[in-house]
Amino acid sequence: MVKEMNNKQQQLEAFRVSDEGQALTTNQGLKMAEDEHSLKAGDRGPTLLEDFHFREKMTHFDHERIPERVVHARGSAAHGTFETYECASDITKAQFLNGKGTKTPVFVRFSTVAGSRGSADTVRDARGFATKFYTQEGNYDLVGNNIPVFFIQDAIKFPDFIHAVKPEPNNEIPQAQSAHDTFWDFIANNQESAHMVMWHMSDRSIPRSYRMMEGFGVNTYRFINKDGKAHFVKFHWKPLLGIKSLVWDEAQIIAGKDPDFHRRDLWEAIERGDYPEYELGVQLIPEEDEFNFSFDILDATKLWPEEEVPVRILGKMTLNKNVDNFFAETEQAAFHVGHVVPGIDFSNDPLLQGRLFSYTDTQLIRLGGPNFHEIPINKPICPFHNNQRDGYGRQTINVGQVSYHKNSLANNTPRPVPVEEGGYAHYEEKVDGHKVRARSDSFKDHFSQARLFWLSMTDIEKKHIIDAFSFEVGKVKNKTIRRQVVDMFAHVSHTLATNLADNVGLALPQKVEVPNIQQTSPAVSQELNSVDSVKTRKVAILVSENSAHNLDEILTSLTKEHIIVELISTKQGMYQHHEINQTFATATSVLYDGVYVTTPFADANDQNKALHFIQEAFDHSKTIGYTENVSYLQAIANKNGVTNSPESFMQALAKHRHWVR
Ligand code: HDD
Repeated sequence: MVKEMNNKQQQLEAFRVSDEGQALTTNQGLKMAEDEHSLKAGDRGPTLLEDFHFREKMTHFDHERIPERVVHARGSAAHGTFETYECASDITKAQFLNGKGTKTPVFVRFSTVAGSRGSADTVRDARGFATKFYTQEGNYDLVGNNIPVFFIQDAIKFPDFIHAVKPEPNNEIPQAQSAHDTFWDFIANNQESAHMVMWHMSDRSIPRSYRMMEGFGVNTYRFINKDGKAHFVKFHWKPLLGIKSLVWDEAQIIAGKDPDFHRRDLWEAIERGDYPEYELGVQLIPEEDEFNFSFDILDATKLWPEEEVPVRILGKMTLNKNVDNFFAETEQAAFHVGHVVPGIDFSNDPLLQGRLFSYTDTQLIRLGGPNFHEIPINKPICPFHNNQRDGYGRQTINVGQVSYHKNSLANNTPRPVPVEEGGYAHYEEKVDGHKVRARSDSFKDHFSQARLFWLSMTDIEKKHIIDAFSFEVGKVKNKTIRRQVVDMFAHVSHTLATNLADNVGLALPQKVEVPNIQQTSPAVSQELNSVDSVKTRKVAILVSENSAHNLDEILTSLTKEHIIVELISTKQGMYQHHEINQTFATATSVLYDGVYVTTPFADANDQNKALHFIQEAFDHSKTIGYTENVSYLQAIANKNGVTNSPESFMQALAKHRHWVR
């Protein structure tokens, strides 16, 4: 399939190089006759300093690594296009959101937060969801997460929070985990984190796939339309495949069996042509309604309940191209919440205000200087001109005498552009106050929305939250911290705190007053908003020489519905003219959404392997299908999500998990 190249792809084309079939040269273009041996004084003698080829090759290698991102180091990215469903000019003058069917190239990087670059994908963590829109008015970056709130309210606490969640500084343990003393010590002593911790302990922190998670801008921004009318705005990405999660035991096993699970899933889906899709939505609050809510709309630990402030869907993003080079594109991509376009501005959210400093600052150390906007992946597709010059790695050759403003020699160019002609001007908000290091009283309610989240969960979601807390706090060695955590979450739910205390061996908490709210927000529950679909779900089919004659029929039924099928057996090779993709040694049930058993395994050893595979899938509440001749599955035949025809299997698979068995 020949894909249409969008403007960004055309621009990148100029930088793409294929080395295949070419002569080997030095970086100066000198063809080299030999690349196996360094230049020596005698074939057993020392290497000579004049060996420029060895020196260049080794020096370049020695300098290959750059600092990883201080947070969100582990990630994976793809190219795509965003297209509007409708014209949003009534709320913003941002051109990429104006007009129906307006298309804008995008680059999206998904990430975990705490782990280093080589850590596993399926750890319990928030996921980053950063989108760069290459608009005709400049790059716009929407740098969000898959959870709509954050741990802290003021950016000055970010270094403290990150120090607490990262591996502990004395022994650098544990990697990519919040289940340790310093994280929970921070939580217990910084209670503004309560709401985010509830999300972090929920299934949201272990997504099934980057393709099946939401994205949120988290901070409150401003939209301004061409008449100057402003709305406060929160951004949402909604995946068309629905929101799905792993179960915790499964996530931990995958971290060993396939640490690249999410990266691989994204890559393979795009290679297959199953392009991930997300709708972009916004919640809007008119400026005049700023104080009409029970929470402060500038507080990043609060969400705006979707039932109160509905999400207006503006368009759809489709990711349809993998990167050509991970380092050049994914690793060098530099996002910044301050990359905005006319029609989008900031609020006084103190978390956002601090972010506005940090992102460019961090690129300076990570990418080695101020010219990172010239790296192909970061380069705008519209022209850019100013009087900034020089610095490490400068690519642009700015011709002419003038590099200052104002001037006569270049007719006072490059010239500022009036607002009416598309120039950016900050929203003229009136600000008046004392210079203080303080936080508004309206930021001091830390438990109401944590409780709202808890009350909005279904029973199984609540159980998963209790289990996650019990795991995490159970890993905390310091008993005082455990106690503090239990007492803190007693302010959210007595049931949660009591169960937690019981599980981690503490006396039950005193009954304390919980926020007096009955309100729920069904929109935050994954289970209540389930999209039942089998599309692109992965199924293991267990086969052998004895497989049922209808293997072809099963395969056709499943693949027709766009299910990804892999055949698994005791050995690789061909069975019934089908190639076996995996064996019990190379695959495990945790890598699949469901298992279909087409065969009894005669050998007892093989049967044990098959039974382990099936049992593990069963324990993770997955769908299991079998053909009638597999007698040992009769024992679980009447359980939920265990079926014996391709049709019923697919219906059950669409449900994702079967919690009650
Ligand atoms: Fe941040 C990276 C998301 C708070 C400072 N952040 C980073 C990335 C994402 C987020 C998705 C990875 C971008 C990429 O893929 O390259 N960060 C968030 C969200 C936040 C948030 C949703 C809460 C609303 N971040 C936050 C604060 C600060 C930072 C409060 C500091 C004041 N974030 C950074 C950073 C990073 C970063 C240190 C590291 C790498 C980078 O910027 O490019 O500047």
